[in-house]
Amino acid sequence: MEICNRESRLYASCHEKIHREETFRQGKVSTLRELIDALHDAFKTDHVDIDHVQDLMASYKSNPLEWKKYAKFDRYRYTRNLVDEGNGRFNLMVLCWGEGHGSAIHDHANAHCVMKVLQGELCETRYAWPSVSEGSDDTKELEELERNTLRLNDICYINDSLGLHRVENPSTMNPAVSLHLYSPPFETCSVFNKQTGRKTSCKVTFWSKYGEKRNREIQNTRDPEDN
Ligand code: 2CO
Ligand code: FE2
Repeated sequence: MEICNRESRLYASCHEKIHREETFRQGKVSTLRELIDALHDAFKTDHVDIDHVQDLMASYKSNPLEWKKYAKFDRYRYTRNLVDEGNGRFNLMVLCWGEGHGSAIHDHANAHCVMKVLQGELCETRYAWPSVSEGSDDTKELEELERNTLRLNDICYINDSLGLHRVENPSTMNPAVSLHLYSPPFETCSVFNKQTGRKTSCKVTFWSKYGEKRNREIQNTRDPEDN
């Protein structure tokens, strides 16, 4: 146990720690390191207050110096770069979207998804779950529910009960970067064909982990462009 009193040499660091924890509880962080620490704190019990997690993600203001080591782009499609494994409770990652890059229409494998724009702009299009039942031969185009433009520092939240989405960088001039939190972490999700509503399972992969690029072989096993 740490004992804090004014005479103690621990006082300064202890005081700082209490101040930091108080700021986290109020949902305010000012650096990426503080955000990660505050997220660990938010996920330390089995009960997750997802509004608090969103407040934390919203309060972080993008500082490229802090996240650029994770921002590794691919020429052909968007990349997923792992930042932190959240003690197995969440994954935090930086996604890099080259000009015109976009995801397939997908679900989130029963996870919470909180995303935040760190650079550029992204367009999110939401769809309803397919209305035709699985296994039937019927096909029906997916119903579009809404379109949202996400600007610098904006956050957005989705889970499977809110539907499916596609995210894209509509710019032909500027790349985009975003920070994503998924809880619980997942390795596969479903992708959907817009015209038929049919779904297929898709493994999700990391282009880099902790700022280190993975070897070429792993990178080459990725599926071709899917947007
Ligand atoms: N869910 C997609 C992915 O993890 C990115 S779109 O934002 O949730 O690859
Ligand atoms: Fe998504």
